Order: sequence, then C-alpha cells, then structure tokens
Amino acid sequence: MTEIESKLLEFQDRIDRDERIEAKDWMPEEYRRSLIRQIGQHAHSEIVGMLPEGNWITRAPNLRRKAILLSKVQDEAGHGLYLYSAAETLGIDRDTMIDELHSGKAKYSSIFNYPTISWADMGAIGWLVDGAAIVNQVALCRTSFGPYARAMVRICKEESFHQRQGYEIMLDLCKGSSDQKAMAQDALNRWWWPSLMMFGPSDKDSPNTAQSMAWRIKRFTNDELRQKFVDMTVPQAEILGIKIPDDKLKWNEERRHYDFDEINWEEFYSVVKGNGPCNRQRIEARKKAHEQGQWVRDAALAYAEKRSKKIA
Ligand code: FAQ
Repeated sequence: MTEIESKLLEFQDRIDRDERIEAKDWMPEEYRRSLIRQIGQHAHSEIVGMLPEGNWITRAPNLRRKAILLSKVQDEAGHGLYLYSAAETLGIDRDTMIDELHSGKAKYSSIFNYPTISWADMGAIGWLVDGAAIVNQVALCRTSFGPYARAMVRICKEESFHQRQGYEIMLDLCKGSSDQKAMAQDALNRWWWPSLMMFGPSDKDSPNTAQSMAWRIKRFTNDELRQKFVDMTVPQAEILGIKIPDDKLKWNEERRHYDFDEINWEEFYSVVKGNGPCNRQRIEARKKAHEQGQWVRDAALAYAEKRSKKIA
C-alpha cells in the first residue's frame, strides 16, 4: 500500500468513527476543495441573502417590525462572516472567495434571486426560507469538519429566531383583513416552490451528494431534507389557513410523509445559471457595496499597521 493510500484509509476511518476533522489535520485535497466550495457558497448565500430583506427595512410597518428586521439582516451578515472564517481555515482567503462571487464563478443559493414585492414576503422568507435553511443546517451542526460544524451551532440558534419572526408576520396577516390574508397567500404562492429548490437537485441528479455523504460533510441527502421540510411546513400552513400551491400535495399513509408534485427543474437550473429574475441586480448590488466599502478596509489595514509598529 502506498503512503497516500494508507493516509486515505486512516482518514476514512476517522470519519467513520465520527471524529471531527480539524483545520490542521491531514485531509484529502478533494475533501478540502469540496468543503471550500460548499462553505463558500453558503457564506455567499448569507451575504447576498441580506439584499431581498434589506429592501424592506425602510418600509417595515412599525418600529418593532423595523427593529426586528434590522437585527435579522445583521445576523445574516454575521453568519456570512463566521462561514468565510471557517472556509479560510482551509487555506483560501476571503478576497479570493469574494472575487469568485463577483465574477460568477462561485454560486450562492438560488432563492435570493427572487424579488420581494410586498411586506408579506418578509413573513414568507422568515417562515419558509429560514425554515428550509434550519432543516438543512441542523444536520450540518454534525458535519465532519470541526470549524464548519461549530459555526453552524450558533447560526442555527439565530435561524430559529428568524423563522419564528417570519411565521409571526404570517400569523398576524392571516388574522387580519381579507386583503392582508390575500397578501400572505400571494407570498406563499411565490415562495413555496423556490424554497423547495433550496435543497438542491434531486438525489439522482446531485453530483456531489454521494461523496459528501461518505465523508459525512452531508448527513442527509437533498431529497431527504426536502421531504422533512415539506412534512414540517404543511401543518404550519394549515394553522395559518392558507393553501400551499400544489394540487398534488397529499398525506401518504403508507410512506408516512406528504407526497408533492415534481419541482420545475428547468426553472431551478436557469436561476442557478444566472437567469433568475434578480441575479444581475444582486451581483451588481454586492459589487457596489464592496467598492463603497474599500475605504473601511483601507482604514482597518492602516490602523493594524500602525498598531503593529507600536508593538514592535
Ligand atoms: N442554489 O450536487 P449538489 C440561508 C448547486 S443559507 C444554487 O446537490 P451539494 C440563510 C451546488 O452548489 C442558504 N446552487 O450540491 C438565510 C452544485 O454546484 P457545484 C444556503 C445550488 O453541495 C435565510 C450543484 O448545484 N444554504 O438561506 C443549489 O452536495 C434568509 C449540484 O448540487 C447552504 O448553502 C441552490 N439552491 O448540495 C440567509 C447550506 N442547490 O458547486 C438570508 C449548505 C445546489 O458542484 C435570509 N450547503 N446547487 O458547481 C448545502 O447543504 C449544499 O451545498 C446544498 C447543495 C444542499 C445547497
């Protein structure tokens, strides 16, 4: 057996024993690359994900809602930073990751390429988008790479608050006037299918799942998590008294799960390729924010240099 073969075996053995892999441990290059890809995409999603909701901070209906939305959007920035830091432990720097986002080389979640056209969208995003994110991320708290798993623990606590604030907005709208309830229904109609797409392609079309499961980066497949989300969310919609836009949605007693209609994969791939309703606008907004923040990075660097000279 060659040295590399024995290292690979030892690595897989550690994974199978459910040991955490830490940044300085030996790891296969493919494992490192796959984590950089996934954590990078995840970090970008948090940062781009600030935009659709940030759009409503100035238009929140009252001070309480504004304060909550503001802190939620700030939380997402924090999540992005924990995740960029976790990815940096794997040997990539943040500037490179950000360049890859801006050039279109790195992906971010398809969900953030849809427009937010009414206040009810703030409810639907918290309820469905953060709800889907939690289902995916609770599993990631046990991912095999230590820095990623630890970042996820804190992120999940905050996502749980985000999900509840969204559901509370939906509850209030559904208990309100018929116009308000119609707004909630319209938001559910627009956000339901894109939320299901967040879990990624179906297992048979997911190129990364098998290896990521073997390395315990992923603990569940895309379809397993999607099903969990549907099963959890249908009763919540019933409490709200609004209808999930899927005529095929039905409890299957034999499977003990809800059956649901086929996802429009054409739409999914088109959005992932950059042709969704807001892809261009999102990347332009991120580039502009990055350029306008240059003076902050310059000032922070100049300050750090000054301090290090003082210490020396
Ligand atoms: N959008 O082989 P798979 C949030 C790509 S955070 C765009 O199945 P994998 C919080 C995938 O990268 C939301 N691209 O890939 C929040 C791959 O491309 P590549 C983000 C997608 O990695 C709430 C290709 O398709 N969460 O919402 C999508 O095994 C509210 C083939 O797919 C995470 O990133 C998609 N939906 O599974 C913030 C969680 N799905 O790289 C603000 C961590 C797939 O080979 C407001 N990530 N692709 O060229 C994961 O769990 C996984 O990466 C999956 C995809 C499940 C997303």
